[in-house]
Amino acid sequence: MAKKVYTDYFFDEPAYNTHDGGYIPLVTPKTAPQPLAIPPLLKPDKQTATDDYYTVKAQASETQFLPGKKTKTWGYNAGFLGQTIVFRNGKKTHIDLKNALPELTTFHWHGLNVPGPITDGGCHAPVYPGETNHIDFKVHQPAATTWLHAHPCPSTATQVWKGLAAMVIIKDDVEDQLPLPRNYGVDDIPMVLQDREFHEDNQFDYKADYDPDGVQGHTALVNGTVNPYFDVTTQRVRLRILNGSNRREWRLHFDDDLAFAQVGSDGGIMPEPVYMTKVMLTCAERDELVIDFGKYQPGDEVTLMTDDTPLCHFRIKAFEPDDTKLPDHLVDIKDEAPTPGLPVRKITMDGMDEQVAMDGKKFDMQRIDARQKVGDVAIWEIRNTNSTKNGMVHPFHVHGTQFQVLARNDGPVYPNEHGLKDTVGVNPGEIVRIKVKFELTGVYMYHCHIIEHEDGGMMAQIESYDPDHPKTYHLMDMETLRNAFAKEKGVKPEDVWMPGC
Ligand SMILES: [Cu+2]
Repeated sequence: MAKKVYTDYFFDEPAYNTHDGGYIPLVTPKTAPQPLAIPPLLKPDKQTATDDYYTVKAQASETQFLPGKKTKTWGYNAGFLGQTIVFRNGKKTHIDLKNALPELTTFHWHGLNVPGPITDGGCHAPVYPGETNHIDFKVHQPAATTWLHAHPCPSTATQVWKGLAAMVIIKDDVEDQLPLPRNYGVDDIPMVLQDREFHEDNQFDYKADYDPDGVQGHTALVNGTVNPYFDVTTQRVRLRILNGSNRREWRLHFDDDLAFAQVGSDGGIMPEPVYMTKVMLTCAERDELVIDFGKYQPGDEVTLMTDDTPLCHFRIKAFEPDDTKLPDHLVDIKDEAPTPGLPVRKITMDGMDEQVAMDGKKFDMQRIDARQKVGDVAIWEIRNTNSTKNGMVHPFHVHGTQFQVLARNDGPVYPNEHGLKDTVGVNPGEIVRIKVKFELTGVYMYHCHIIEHEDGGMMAQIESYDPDHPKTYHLMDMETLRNAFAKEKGVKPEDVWMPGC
């Protein structure tokens, strides 16, 4: 039977960011195509059969994006973005988190089921300049494409803009057995999608570009490369796509409408491949796509587009024929019944601009907004209270867990939402129902992943608790962070620019 091929972006068209008054369109680059940068794999300091040891260093550097002056950037073991980190399910992982930046930062493991709030690396876990913190955790989740980014509220957006984001790939025995490309850099390709504005002397100027609904730029970057091309040397290529933008949605398609298969979402491989010609990623979402270039000849070029802007040119080289077909079924996802007797947790994402809020309140890092017993399976109903006429899609993200999307407005979820997710785009006026279980105790943030919205307060936190082993947490406070930033910048605390605060 012919497979169904979806040809739309699923989300509500009137809510696309292109309809915002403040939308900044991407511009087709005028510079010559350059090879797509493939971040190197971060080498472990030490590796045994059971344990991996890494050092992740946040550092300042300069990066050549455009002809002329280099751009001042930040990165993880790299000038901009980071080296790709690979974890393996079941292994004990030990990481030194080194801060070589002139200001405090945090190391947030987006999509990893690790204890909150310190190992998780949100606002409660600052690493001060010149200092090194150490974390240990056991990886216990399926193979997935996750990521690391800075999360020092309310300066997450500006630090990510400078470059503090890196891809984190989890591997496991199940994914190892699937007929998927996995030769990193050859047919298994990370693609971090971002946009940036270049000012005088090719520099970033976050403050000049500031928009409380999310900062954007005219230039698309893929792994930090402007106008990239990729040489296709195998018939099938797997793209691990991360929306690493502060605000931009990516609506991907090939210029000739080539169909492809989505095989993975945020939390790992999906139960079944979904065939499509178009896919949209809201902020922080990841999609793993398998592209079959079998119909092309050496010398052909097919271009990955976002809306009407070219994003990456795939240049077809000679390759061996590969008739591997994806199975109709990829992995089993445990479908646990909700814990009986639990009320549905209702959450609202409210407002736009400076008015953004979660459940009508601004984020307070000292306030725990909700509690859920560790191991309980709870239904959460997330409502975007924006108007359907001029509201935005808010990507809802929960730390420390992978959830299942159950329903959109009581109707079916999108065809590519049957896998595990940690971020789900909620349309204006819509209610999205998800099923959430925390396997570890901790305090975890949940928020909109338009990063300026989270910095602006569309964020709250939940404690996953064990009634038999109650814990108290030392939670960070704004004054400590503000004073630290003031000292680092050599200004008075009241003069620290903290957008959204
Ligand atoms: Cu938002």
